[in-house]
Amino acid sequence: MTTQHHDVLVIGAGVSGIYQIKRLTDLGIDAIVLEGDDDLGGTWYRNRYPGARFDSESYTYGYSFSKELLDEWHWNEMFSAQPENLRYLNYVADKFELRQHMRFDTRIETMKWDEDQRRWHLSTSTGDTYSCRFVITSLGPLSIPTLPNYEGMDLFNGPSFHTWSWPKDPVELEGKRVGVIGTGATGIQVIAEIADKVGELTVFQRRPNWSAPLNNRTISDEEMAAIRDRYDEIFANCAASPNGFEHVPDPRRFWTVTEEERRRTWDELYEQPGFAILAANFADIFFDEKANQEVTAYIADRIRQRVKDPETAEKLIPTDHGFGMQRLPLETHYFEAYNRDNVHLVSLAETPIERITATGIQTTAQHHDLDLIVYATGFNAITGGYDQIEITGTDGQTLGEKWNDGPSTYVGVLTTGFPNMFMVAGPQSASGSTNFPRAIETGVNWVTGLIQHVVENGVTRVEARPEAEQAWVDEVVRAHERMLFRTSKGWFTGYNSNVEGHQEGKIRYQAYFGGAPAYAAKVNESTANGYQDLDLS
Ligand code: NA7
Repeated sequence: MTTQHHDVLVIGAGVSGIYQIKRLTDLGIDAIVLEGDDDLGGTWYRNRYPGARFDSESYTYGYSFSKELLDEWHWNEMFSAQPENLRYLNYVADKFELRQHMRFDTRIETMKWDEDQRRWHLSTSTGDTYSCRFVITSLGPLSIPTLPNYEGMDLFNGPSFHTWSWPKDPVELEGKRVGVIGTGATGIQVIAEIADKVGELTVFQRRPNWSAPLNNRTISDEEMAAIRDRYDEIFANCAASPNGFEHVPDPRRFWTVTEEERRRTWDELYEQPGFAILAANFADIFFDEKANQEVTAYIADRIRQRVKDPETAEKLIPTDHGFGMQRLPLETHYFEAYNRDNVHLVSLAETPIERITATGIQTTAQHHDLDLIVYATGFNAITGGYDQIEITGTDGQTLGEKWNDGPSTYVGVLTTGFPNMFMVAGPQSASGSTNFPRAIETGVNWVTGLIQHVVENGVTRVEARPEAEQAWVDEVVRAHERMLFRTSKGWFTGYNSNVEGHQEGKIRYQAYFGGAPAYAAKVNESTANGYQDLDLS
């Protein structure tokens, strides 16, 4: 067996990997992308479930690096759906001839640092081996789905799958009795989309989530032309806003505004597209418990207005966390789905699932006869992709051992003990907490600049200084603790209740909440001071 040698290996051909390989090959660097799936697209390749779409305005999601690309691409909807998003990523890859640098069906199983050679050695599921000077992991923060482990899951006679593995071939829904387990961002999208397409729909909800209208619509040719004219401004706005969107927080302090005015503001925000209700709200709702309680009560009332049956409405209203304290799912007619006669809500808090049977789901109250079970049960988020690969750094330490209680990184890109490994959109970067592709570009650009620097200066080893890493972790914790996330169970604000073994109340500090501008300032400062936080040799 021969080992293939490259200067840089990029792992993952999703949104980050595609941009990363573009930047590296533009510089003439010898690099390829290794992708476990049989095609590119990552999130948008895998999430084929009905209702999967951006929660970011489409024109803030696309790449900003090519004026030609921006001029050519027409987004059809404010919040574009999965098939279109996958077409877009393929268009980008084909336009810039990036496929030639990608190897599919190549899942990395182990990565081992060789201190003598200053190289990484990688092995794949197919038995192939690679070696390289630098590894860039663009593994995706939501790429390792988590399934429950209910007794009898393998006994179910009908089709059953995680939303991440929704089949490529059309799934027959008409007239079927469908069960959906999970009511996160994914469950909420799929439930709303299929409610009127199935026979009966039973939703198994462990904890309700706050959710607000996406307010999607199509984009006309004229509007798209106006967007194209405004792209520079759009990306500048995103770069300047804390969350990476065009939405900016209301500049007024919560308590300086009358209650009547606050309600008027929320009435307006509730009708606005995307994350406006969160990102253009008063910033105090994230820091001040009383302010958060008030907006929470407002959103709860909105749910009560939209769901006809009061008992169902109450079941859909979270009581364990305030509005905005977990990643907010955005919805289109989600709450109205529960007004349909064919949609049934089962609260697992009241009647837990006992087991899956050959014909459906048995709860403590009754048996639900089903033809299809959809697991919308989320992901081992942010660090999950790293758990899948046995990554061995200096002194034989594995990354899993180092990160057992949660990740520890320098700006979400490097982690001490694992030299020459750069994480794009990694744990403790700003990616998970802001408009994802905007933060990806910040990360890829920084990593590319660093690689350019080391190549030009004959550097063969790059490692974050332990004190610089600790300072960043402290900053991540400080930014988190300023917010009201203390009791969150969500995947990026808390400990992630989807993953068995993650301990309730033990926050893993997976994302940086200081905002997109502060994050960009930090990495730019690192470059400007000649990478003093890094040990370059
Ligand atoms: P989420 O938001 O983590 O939601 C997962 C859902 O699945 C959530 O309602 C969980 O309930 C539920 N869940 C998880 N495990 C179980 C078990 N064992 N039994 C019942 N219910 C369970 O993941 P999503 O895929 O919806 O969204 C991920 C991101 O994708 C999203 O934020 C966007 O960025 C795109 P819980 O709340 O833990 O009680």
